[in-house]
Order: sequence, then C-alpha cells, then structure tokens
Amino acid sequence: VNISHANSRVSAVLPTGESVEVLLFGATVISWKDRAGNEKLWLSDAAKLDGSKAVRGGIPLVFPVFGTAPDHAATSKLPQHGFARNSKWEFLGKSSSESASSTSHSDASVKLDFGLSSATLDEKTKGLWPYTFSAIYSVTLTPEGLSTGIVITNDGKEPFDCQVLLHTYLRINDITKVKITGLEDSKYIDKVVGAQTKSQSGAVTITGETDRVYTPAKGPSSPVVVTEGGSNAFSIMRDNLKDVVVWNPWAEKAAGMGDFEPKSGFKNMICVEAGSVRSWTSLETGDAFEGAQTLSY
Ligand code: TA6
Repeated sequence: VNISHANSRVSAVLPTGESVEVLLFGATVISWKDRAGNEKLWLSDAAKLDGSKAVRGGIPLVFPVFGTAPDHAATSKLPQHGFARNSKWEFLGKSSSESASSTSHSDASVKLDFGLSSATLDEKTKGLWPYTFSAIYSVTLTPEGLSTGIVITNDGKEPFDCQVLLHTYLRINDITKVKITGLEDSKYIDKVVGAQTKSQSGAVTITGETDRVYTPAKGPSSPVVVTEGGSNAFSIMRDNLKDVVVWNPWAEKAAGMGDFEPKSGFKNMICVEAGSVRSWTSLETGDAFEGAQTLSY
C-alpha cells in the first residue's frame, strides 16, 4: 500500500498484480486493474482529480441523497447526489489478509478504510445538513475482484433519512455488444421518459440514452451480470443495496458534459450502480446502515 500524490491518493497492489487507486476526495476509486494491468473502470480523460468537482468516472459515492430531492426538506439544499463525493475523506488505514497457504507473507487481499463524519465535514455542508453522523467506506481488493462497502452511523440525537448509492462506471469495449442480465421481471423507473414505471422483460440492452432505477425482483443479493459479445464482463453482487441504477448518457448528453471526454467514451462505459435509493432509510440515534457491492470479472 502506498500513499502518494501529496497525500491525496491511496493505492495498493497485490503480489498477483491487481491494483486499486483511491482519491481521498470523495473516497473515489479512480482505478481498478486486473493482474494484466487492464483497467476495469471508466474514468473520463477530463475528470477533475483536484477536488474541484466530483470525479467523472471510477466509483463516486452518493450520500445522503440520490439525484436531487426538492420535496425532501432535509436534503433539498444539497448538491446533486449529496456531499460524500465532494468531501475530503480521511484514510483510516489498511488491513491485509494473507492467504493460508502463503509462505511469502504476501497479501492475498487488502482492505483500505476511509472515514467521513460531521466532525470532518466542511462548515458549509454542515449548515445544509446538520446531522451528527459517521461514515466508514471500505475498499477491498482481491485477485477475484473489488468490494466496496459503506457503513453510515447516526451518532446524534436526531433521526435522519438518507439514500446511499455506489455510482460505478464500468469499462467495456463496445456498448452495442452489452447485455445486462439479472434484472429480468424487475420493475423500474425510466427517467428518460419522465420517470414512468415499467417492467423489464429479458436482458437490458443499451441503444440510446438510458437512465433507469431497477428494484430487482430477485432481491438485494441477486447477481447482476454485464455481458459483452455473449461472454461475462462483470458480475455485481449486492449486500443490502436493493436497487440498481443503469445509466449511459449516450452521445448527446455526453456532448453536454464538460468533464466527459472523449465524447465517444459513452461507447466504452456502462454505469451499473448498486444503491438504496427508491425510498429513504431512516436512522434513529445509534442506528447504522450498511451496504456493499462486490465487482468481479
Ligand atoms: O446515474 C444516474 C444519474 O442520476 C443520471 O441521472 C445522471 O445525472 C448521472 O447520475 C450523473 O450525475 P452527475 O451529477 O454525476 O453528473
């Protein structure tokens, strides 16, 4: 594990060659590579990595609100997708587990922990969302894949409502060859046609701007699989994250995002986002919410 870039990033490499890099800004995973060095996440060439705005790509963290919620008083003043992805997180440390068989004391896996709390939140944001909370975000790299999980605790006397989502940008080669399975028969909100509720039949294919919030019929631990050209590209396992957002901006929306480069990049990415966003999670004093995803290939 090393801390680099003037304390702004934490990266780890396994002896088998897999690697992960996390920006302390937003605790945003900005790179995840397999042992051959192939990048598995999509990161815009114009992504801001200096803390001036949320990272366009990787795995931005969405908390305490998904999108904007103008009719939810407590979060209506927050920026789109909340403040977690725009805040400076602290690196809390790493823990590594050696495989039972390893004699070279090599790390079979490494877990990096990051923290954000009302104690470290900037004053402006605290003014907009004055609840006492703490968040621990864990990024675990193994030869089989990458897990990211968040624990939100209400440390205050006031209950609060929140939504949580892992805004994962998966890298693929050709969006026209992608099919997403595991969402069959799920109800979904189609945000491209005015938030109409529909029901998914068969695999999901991406042929234009796509922005859908699925609640998989098979529950919060059913796998979602991204295939490309008929073979598995990614499997996304969820733990306690009951919803899955599928987003691709396509050409026109990509053209309209200043930090989305190259403009043709929509052909090389698909966002499959595990979250709990269709309703509000209410945390009483001392309550905690825990949600996690495991990405494998
Ligand atoms: O991922 C779904 C979504 O809510 C889309 O509606 C789109 O807005 C996307 O997030 C990106 O949002 P951002 O605030 O990062 O530009």
